[in-house]
Amino acid sequence: MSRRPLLAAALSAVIVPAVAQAAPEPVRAAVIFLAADRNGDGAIDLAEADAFREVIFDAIDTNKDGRLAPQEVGVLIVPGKENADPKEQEKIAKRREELLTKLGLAKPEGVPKDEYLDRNGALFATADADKDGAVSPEEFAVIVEAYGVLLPR
Ligand SMILES: [Ca+2]
Ligand SMILES: [Ca+2]
Repeated sequence: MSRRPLLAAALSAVIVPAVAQAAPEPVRAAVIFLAADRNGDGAIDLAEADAFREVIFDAIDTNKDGRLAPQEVGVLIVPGKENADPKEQEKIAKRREELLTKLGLAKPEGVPKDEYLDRNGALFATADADKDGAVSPEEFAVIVEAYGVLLPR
């Protein structure tokens, strides 16, 4: 399954040039940073991070039930393969399970939006390595993977 429609939905919400979708990781991180930095002051503050996480959540919650189900996240972080044989299928499923567990999104019943957004404070504190209350482009580049899953590719 292609992830492009999801990606387009997420990125159009924050107005990121289409070129970012296929860009290499550092470029992608930079473009996403620009989108998250709504007031354009060169840093992401907590309010901007909260707003950004909400946009990402809404884009990934494809059935709009207010929860991120493992299925919704799984296809995004490890795409399926057309014509995969059972062995490959199993590998894909295992990799999804590992990543979902790592990200705290493996709950079969899904993660509700408020719980997901609640995690932002801790994530932000981790990202803000120099503790100045804002995430710089350099700090953002380091945690881009944690932020996450949640950056649609
Ligand atoms: Ca800002
Ligand atoms: Ca959902």
